[in-house]
Amino acid sequence: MLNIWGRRNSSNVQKVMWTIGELGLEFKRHTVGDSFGGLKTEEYRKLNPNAVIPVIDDDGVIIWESNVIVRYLSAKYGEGNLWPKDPAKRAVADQWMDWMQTTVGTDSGIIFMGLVRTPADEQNHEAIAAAAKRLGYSYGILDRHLASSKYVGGDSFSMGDIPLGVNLFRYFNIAVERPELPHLQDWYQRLLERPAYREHVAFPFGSSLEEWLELEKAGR
Ligand SMILES: N[C@@H](CCC(=O)N[C@@H](CS)C(=O)NCC(=O)O)C(=O)O
Repeated sequence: MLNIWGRRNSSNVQKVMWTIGELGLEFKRHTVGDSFGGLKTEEYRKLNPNAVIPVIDDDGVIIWESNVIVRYLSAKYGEGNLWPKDPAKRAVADQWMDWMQTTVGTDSGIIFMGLVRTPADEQNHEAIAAAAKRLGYSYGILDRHLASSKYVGGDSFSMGDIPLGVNLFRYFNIAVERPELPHLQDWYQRLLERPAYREHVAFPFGSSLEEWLELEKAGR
């Protein structure tokens, strides 16, 4: 049985849950992290010494780092669909997965942590606006790629869509200035047609710390 640790409103957990949903795998999810706690224990550190979520235990195979878990599950259970067989095609999916972590991850983190996870009277609007400007520029790069590619990794949906699809949901549902991104919008609409994306990613996360904690407490 595949076990996963992490609250359902964590973007890194959502990458894994969406993958599990796409693959139709049986799983057991343990709700830990943020207001649920459970990370700073000896027992949890044995699973993930970084004391962060997610981590999985797939019949004794323990893996942490969300993108690596997405790759592992795709390779093991999704060869030919989530995991492109052709190394060249797989590298394109892989490239955008790393790009999510290294290029858009930092700025989207500043925006999300700054607006949703910080009390209103402590928010640094200058830093948030600067990150939004950089993020708009970065997402412009993906927008141009998607002008000639239906999905991130090519003609069909693959693991390459997953980390960016999670990040994009937050970007499109948070109050920041965005440039026109028509191809990204079209891709987002295609993702919204996927039941696993709607179930594990595309649900409200709140627009303030109070709303975030309220939704988290309600398990939504
Ligand atoms: N690079 C790691 C980052 C993991 C991470 O920072 N997870 C956050 C949640 S998205 C976390 O554990 N935060 C502490 C908490 O939820 O209590 C990954 O991609 O898995």
